[in-house]
Amino acid sequence: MRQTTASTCCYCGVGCGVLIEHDGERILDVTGDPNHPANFGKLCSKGATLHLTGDLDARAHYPELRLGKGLARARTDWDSALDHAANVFAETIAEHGPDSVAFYISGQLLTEDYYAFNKLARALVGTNNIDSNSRLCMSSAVVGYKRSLGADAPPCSYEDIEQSDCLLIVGSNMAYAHPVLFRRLEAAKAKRPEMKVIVVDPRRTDTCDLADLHLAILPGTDVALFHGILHILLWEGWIDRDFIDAHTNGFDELKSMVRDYNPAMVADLCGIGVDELQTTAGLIGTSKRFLSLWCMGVNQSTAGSAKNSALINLHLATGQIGKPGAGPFSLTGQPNAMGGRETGSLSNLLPGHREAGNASHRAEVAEYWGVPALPEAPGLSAIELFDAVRSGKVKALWIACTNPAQSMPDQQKVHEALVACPFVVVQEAFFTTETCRYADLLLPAASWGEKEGTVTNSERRVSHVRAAIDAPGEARADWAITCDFARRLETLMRPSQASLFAFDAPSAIFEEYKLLTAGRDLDLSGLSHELIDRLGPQQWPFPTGSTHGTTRLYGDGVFPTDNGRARFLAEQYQAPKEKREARFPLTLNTGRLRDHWHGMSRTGTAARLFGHVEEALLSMSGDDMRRRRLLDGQLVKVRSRRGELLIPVHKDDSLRPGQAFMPMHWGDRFLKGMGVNVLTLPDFDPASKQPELKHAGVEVEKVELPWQFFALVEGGVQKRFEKLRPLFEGFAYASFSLTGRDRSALVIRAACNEAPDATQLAQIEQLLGLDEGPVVAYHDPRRAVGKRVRIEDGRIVALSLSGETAARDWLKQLWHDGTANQALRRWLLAPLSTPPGGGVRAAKTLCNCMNVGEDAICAGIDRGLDLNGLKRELGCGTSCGSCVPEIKRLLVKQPAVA
Ligand SMILES: Nc1nc2c(c(=O)[nH]1)N[C@H]1C(S)=C(S)[C@@H](COP(=O)(O)OP(=O)(O)OC[C@H]3O[C@@H](n4cnc5c(=O)[nH]c(N)nc54)[C@H](O)[C@@H]3O)O[C@H]1N2
Ligand SMILES: Nc1nc2c(c(=O)[nH]1)N[C@H]1C(S)=C(S)[C@@H](COP(=O)(O)OP(=O)(O)OC[C@H]3O[C@@H](n4cnc5c(=O)[nH]c(N)nc54)[C@H](O)[C@@H]3O)O[C@H]1N2
Ligand code: SF4
Ligand SMILES: [Mo]
Repeated sequence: MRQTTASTCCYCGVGCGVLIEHDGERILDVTGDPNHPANFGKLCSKGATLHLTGDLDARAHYPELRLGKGLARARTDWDSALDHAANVFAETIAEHGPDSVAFYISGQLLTEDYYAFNKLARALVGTNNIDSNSRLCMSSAVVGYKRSLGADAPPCSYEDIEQSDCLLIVGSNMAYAHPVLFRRLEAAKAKRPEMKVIVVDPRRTDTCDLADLHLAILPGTDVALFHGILHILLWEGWIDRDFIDAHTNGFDELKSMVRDYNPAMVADLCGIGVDELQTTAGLIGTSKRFLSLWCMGVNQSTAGSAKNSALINLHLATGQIGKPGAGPFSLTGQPNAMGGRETGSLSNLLPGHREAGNASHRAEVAEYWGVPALPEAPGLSAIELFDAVRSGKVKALWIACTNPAQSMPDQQKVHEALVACPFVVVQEAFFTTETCRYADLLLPAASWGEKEGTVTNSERRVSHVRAAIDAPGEARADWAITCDFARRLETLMRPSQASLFAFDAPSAIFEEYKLLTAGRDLDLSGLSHELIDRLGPQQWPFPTGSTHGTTRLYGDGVFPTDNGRARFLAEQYQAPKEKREARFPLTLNTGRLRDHWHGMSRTGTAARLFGHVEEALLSMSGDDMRRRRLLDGQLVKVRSRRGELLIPVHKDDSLRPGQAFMPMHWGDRFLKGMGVNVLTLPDFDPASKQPELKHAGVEVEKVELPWQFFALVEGGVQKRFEKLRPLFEGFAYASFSLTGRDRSALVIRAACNEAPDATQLAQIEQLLGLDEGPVVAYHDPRRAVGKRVRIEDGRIVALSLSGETAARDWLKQLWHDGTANQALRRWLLAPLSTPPGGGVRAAKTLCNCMNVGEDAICAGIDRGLDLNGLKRELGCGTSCGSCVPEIKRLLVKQPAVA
């Protein structure tokens, strides 16, 4: 029977409500929840395709244990798995002390999961070595808010986006990364075109399509820009002296510092025009309501905290905070990064926005938990933590819901750490991740649609996440795994005492946790799972007895600092760590694509989500490519001070010369090598300890790999991929993706210097189903060139090209078209491989929701359709709207004939 369960999307921090349609066993469809205040029924291309992701063949189904390094992991049961883990942890703690173990967790856990981990680490184990991937994501924003305003609390609401007159979007590509909010902004601007939007980003992203002004600043120069803006605001008298006097401290020091940031100097440093700087300051200074939105272009920097505070300075100086349509609004990345901050899941925090380094905070929490004391020694933050694992200081590491062997900078070192660590536990929903390879104990976790708890989105809104179906196999909810392990560890570490983890449901955890927030800035004590079910998702603070949440903070000008005043921070601009120099003349920027999520464990199971960008590419400006004599699509070697990677290059004029860009999604699974983060640097901001993931110095050079391979195979793609992937270790370059709209196929591209040995190739052909059966094959041993196609019921189901691959795109298109035509048969029997007519490029899917390819859209434009016509006839752009900016660009490039 078809049922509907209301829950939230498990991807980004917008926190959209979804309605999961299911039959109790399988999830059949997902639509936006019209009653959820974060999205009012809208979803983006990722949310709308959730039911197509999470192939069960990629899921971890039962616990697996490795009994010695070098041995394979074998299936085990939960009791043995958790007893073993408890024994190893207890022995390690007994022998080497509590700081010899550590927990590395995630902004994608639910609040209840987080709380259980925190209590486990601090109350039971007695270590502050618990950090999360939010260290790579939000920790500079946390520092910024705390230093400038007194508490880690974004003061705004999504509705402020509609009410603002001037929006400054800094280092956020919200068209890709927070699409439903971006749609909201688009709609607001369409209604009130006089609303001004300024985007500050070194790249011209899709987000810039909406901007009245795009400031393509040089990477990392944001602090100079903000100080330069303040300089002009002061000069022009566009500041709010009354607000400054009544509600802030520290303005004079800042004022004398920004005197040096004159427009000419700032424009030069930032690489923009003085007029652009003047216009920006004018818009900010004269608009009635000024709102700023920012994300990783600000936070992921060795000056991330300074960038955050310098931006907040602009709001304090103009009094643009605490009123509708105004304020500094940091967009959170992960769905529950906020919950992590609230429950204290960074090594330096404690539950309820407390500090691990504050003795009275420790005493409060220890008393509440009924333990004598909490650990004093500072805990390790992500980068320091993996260093300590590598050097042997940390001997047992528990990783949950994050994939550090893909997402941390300086991957070579992270992999070394994971190899060196005596005991690695990985609590994961998908067994396919790079980190799972290193797990001595793999614990299968329930995932989206299968687990229950709460999450807080970017606007402080707490939603109830509900389970629709059971988790596959023996997978269990994270809170349950953590508490079960904790109870076993208790029997070894504090026998015959009452359990600290006697929770029977997530709601019981929430009830305990919420009282730790009572009286704090984030007070959630009036909330419960049941109340959210009754009243809908609520914004904190929501103290006991409240009937509704809090839309906006600081309306009274009182800030949660010691004296109630906000603070101006005066910090000088500091350049990024790796400056451009002769050996590494390009700055590598990294970031998100529209349809992939991080390491792709989930989105990488859906062919449709690969349709937008199928393979990892390095983007460079036309100028930089010409200078290096590189052609579009050519393989290059990208080198940084830490590692190198082979990848095709792509001409992208949204980049200024001197800069390159690579998506952050590829690790070692879909691309051979260690992925983008083999290149990035581990240097971090001194206050937030957030690493500089967006500015690595690199150089790019051409590589010639004459022997090329291409294959495509449909059916059982996950299982095939698992078997095929290891066979490509010997290739210099290998890239994997999925393709298809209704059917899906695995696509492989690989290259090396000379032909691999025949038995290896034969093994690959066999796994592709190209060794026997209805296979047409042509082989030229002299040139080491071969082609094979398997045809069933008149359709191509598998194919390979070895030696050279000129027919690659043509064949892929034939597979998409579903025909094995005469031209194919003739081509198969001919010695040459060039396809008839020189070949075509396979069209990419532009609109994922409605499944419309770029080819169909271009054909529509040729027929004279405009945007509305395309929407009407093809349906593209009518659901989530993420593809509209790209369709608009096609319309400009290829104007419709009148
Ligand atoms: N599709 C998709 N959406 C996602 C995610 C995903 O994986 N896929 N992940 C989620 C998560 S966890 C996060 S944290 C957010 C991230 O969301 P965003 O931060 O919006 O995404 P990024 O692409 O990482 O980076 C944003 C922009 O910062 C720019 N930038 C680089 N250096 C600088 C600089 O020095 N100054 C300025 N001003 N800008 C700079 C980059 O060019 C890039 O366009 O996205 C969330 N949403
Ligand atoms: N170069 C570069 N690197 C970056 C960034 C960048 O911009 N550039 N961005 C950084 C940022 S902002 C972030 S947030 C990180 C993200 O980096 P990661 O945290 O490594 O990202 P994910 O791939 O989302 O990892 C989440 C893992 O949890 C698993 N999972 C999903 N659901 C569940 C569940 O319910 N329970 C459990 N136990 N597991 C589950 C998924 O399969 C996945 O493997 O990457 C960082 N790394
Ligand atoms: S904007 Fe998209 S990815 Fe983010 S929560 Fe909403 S549907 Fe999910
Ligand atoms: Mo993030």
